[in-house]
Amino acid sequence: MMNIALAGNPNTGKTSLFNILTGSYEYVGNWTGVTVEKKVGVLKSKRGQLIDLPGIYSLNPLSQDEGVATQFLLSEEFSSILNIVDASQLERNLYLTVQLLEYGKPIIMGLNMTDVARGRGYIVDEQQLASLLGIPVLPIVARSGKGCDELEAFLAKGSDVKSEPLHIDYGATLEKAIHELGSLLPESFELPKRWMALQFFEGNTVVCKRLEKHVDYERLTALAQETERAVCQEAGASSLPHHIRHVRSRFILGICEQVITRTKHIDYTLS
Ligand code: GDP
Ligand code: K
Ligand code: MG
Repeated sequence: MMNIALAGNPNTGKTSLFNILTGSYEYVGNWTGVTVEKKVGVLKSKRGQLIDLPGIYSLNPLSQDEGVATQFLLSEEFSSILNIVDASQLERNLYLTVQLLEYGKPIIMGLNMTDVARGRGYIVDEQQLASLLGIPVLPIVARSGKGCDELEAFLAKGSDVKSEPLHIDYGATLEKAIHELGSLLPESFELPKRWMALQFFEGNTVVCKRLEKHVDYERLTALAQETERAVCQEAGASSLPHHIRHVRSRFILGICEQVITRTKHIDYTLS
């Protein structure tokens, strides 16, 4: 049976969608080691299980909830990620999407809140978004159920979706450091090395702990410090995580400019 992880920002409609896509059966427990609820439901088609991850803005854990998602990516078996995205806040939501795309597992996007976006005078061109990201994008309104049958049918088919990791160019210095960190890891390392390196340089403590099992802590720290110094000097960033966020945000902005169309002018001074 397929294991599909449901991931997205808080309040994007994950629970609404979870309830629509899964039948009556539902397993609820806690994630290992933390008091964060873990919810697993079987798809109505019985073709797979949906695992509801805590809502997060970034994989870089600032809280226990955020650590759960990274821990999940590091240690659980799953076949694909259903990334639910709020179409009315596309730019902010795509930050997590990019981090998930960099991981390299198959991703299907449920583009939710398309009614809210429309009400605010925006249309997101889902076909263009799909083609720019290289993943299937299915528009839905989880509150009314619109588009959810199509999404369910798509998931039930288990169709092969692309799993090539997204490769953004972070500049020569960081790229070299990513490569160097990768070379310190064993050949047989079971997780995506580039993603691990990027998450480490961004300050993901869960990823750092995992890397420490394979690479000397002093070696890791020295590499991070050395890279940060060089990147700050060359790119004028204030820190390594800042540089990574900046490059990603630029990439996301480029996408938003191509997929968002304004349908009406909203005068916020009138109310
Ligand atoms: P979660 O925090 O990601 O689990 O999001 P929820 O499923 O709890 O939804 C948050 C709020 O958004 C709830 O009030 C939902 O009814 C509402 N909601 C979910 N999907 C949609 C949608 O597509 N359109 C609109 N207008 N509201 C939605
Ligand atoms: K909520
Ligand atoms: Mg929820």
